[in-house]
Amino acid sequence: MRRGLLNASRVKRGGASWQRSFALRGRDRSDMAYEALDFYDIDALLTEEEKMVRDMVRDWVDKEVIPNIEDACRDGIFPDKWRVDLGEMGILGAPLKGYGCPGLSYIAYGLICQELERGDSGVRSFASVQGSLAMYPIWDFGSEEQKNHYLPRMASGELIGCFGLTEPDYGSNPGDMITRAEDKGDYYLLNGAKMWITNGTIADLAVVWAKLDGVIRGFIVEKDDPGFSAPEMTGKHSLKASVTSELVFQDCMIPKDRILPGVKGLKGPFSCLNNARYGISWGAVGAAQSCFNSTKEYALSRIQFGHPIASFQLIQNKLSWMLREITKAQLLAYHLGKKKDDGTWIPEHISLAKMNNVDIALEIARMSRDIHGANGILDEYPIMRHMANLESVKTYEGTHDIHNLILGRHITGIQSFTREP
Ligand code: TGC
Ligand code: FAD
Repeated sequence: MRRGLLNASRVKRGGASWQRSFALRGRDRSDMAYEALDFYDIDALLTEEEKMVRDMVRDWVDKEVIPNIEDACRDGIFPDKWRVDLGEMGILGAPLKGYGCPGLSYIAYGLICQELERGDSGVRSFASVQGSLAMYPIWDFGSEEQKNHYLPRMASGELIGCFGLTEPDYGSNPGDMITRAEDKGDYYLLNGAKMWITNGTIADLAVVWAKLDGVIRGFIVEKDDPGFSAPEMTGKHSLKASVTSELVFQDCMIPKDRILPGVKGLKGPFSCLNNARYGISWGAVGAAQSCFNSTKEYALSRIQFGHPIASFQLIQNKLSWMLREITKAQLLAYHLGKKKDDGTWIPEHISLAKMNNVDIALEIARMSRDIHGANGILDEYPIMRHMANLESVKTYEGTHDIHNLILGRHITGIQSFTREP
């Protein structure tokens, strides 16, 4: 058995760059009602390129995601049009350079995540997984052949990727994973299962982490590989417009050229998580901005006791808290983005931003629901959807408390994940 990499003849060279798609979409934004909360004028710190990319994605979210997201959630689907659009906009794998990738700044990548998650966390999830968790490991740890083969078509959205690290019995501690690869001479044999895998069922390829001779290695599994299946998980009350799946490997045969040669050990998957967690720190700001805007508008128009509820001190206190926390979260994300761009970051910086920004976004969503009263439970408003989504975002990419413990280890020098010293 040796079918090797996906058919190279399907590669489209010179796919759409974000500049070209921006030009095609035009500059007329006069019909846009959305006014982003930007109390400290972060806008003034952005380059023209960063603002243009942000505006392009903002425009797309307003026109494509917001009018259709409730239907997508009701149907439990990630619309294929969104995959095509994201590919055409040229923003998948945003900060990666070469191999048909956009090569944008980390600030631009953050802004993209912010706008996508303002629409829905599931849309940001799709882009995070594609760019940071599937394209990045191939870009950083793949062979030249693998990079040339997969990356251009992943950047254009033609191929969808997923990332298999979590297992049914190993979530926060992936180091104990049981999925195994065996070297069978002219192929690898994979056995085991992954769970909670975003994009799994719709993916053309999966970057799967498994132990080979006791050492964690990355493998590229293609959807038609014998012994591989990716059944969809159902019954979610959160991220309903995102596809979540199991990955099952039963004597799954992988050609030898599909191992990622450039990394061994947990730092492989964790390096990918650095970028995805960074994107979430911006994405959470987008979800919080969406809740804030809806709440401000609602509070100004809802009359109780003969006055707009926005005139009551308790409501103003809550709005003021939201403004304060969103502004702090924006500054955190922006400064971290600068550190990503100049290479002075450490993983603990990312843990702090992911943990803080998701935490305040979730609290803002809960507070927004309260201020919307009974209306807050309706799908006419984005609030409950963001709230339910953010419950997942708090758990994936390292739970809130795992990031607390990463920071605790940084402060004290003592790791407290296990009971052993
Ligand atoms: P530990 O001893 O800390 O580290 C093992 C090796 O990994 C290296 N490392 C890192 N390298 C790069 N970046 C990082 N952030 C790294 N963190 C650790 C470390 O230097 C070491 O390398 P070496 O060469 O010395 O071996 O490992 P541990 O087993 O004690 O892990 C500790 C802990 C709890 C922090 C870690 O396991 C953890 O982060 N757990 C959380 C698991 C997690 O985040 N899973 C995410 C799954 S993917 C997902 O959720 C996608 S959702 C996507 C979406 O839909 O948006
Ligand atoms: P557990 O690890 O069982 O944790 C349960 C609770 O115990 C948490 O509160 C946790 O903080 C706490 N806990 C655990 N260990 C400790 C400790 N040492 N000290 C104190 N508290 C502790 N994974 C992928 O690989 N790829 C994906 O694409 C992906 N997508 C996902 C999409 C969704 C919608 C969701 C919900 C999850 C996804 N995940 C994915 C899995 C996600 O990364 C895991 O759910 C997460 O890492 C937590 O693992 P767990 O759910 O097994 O919780």
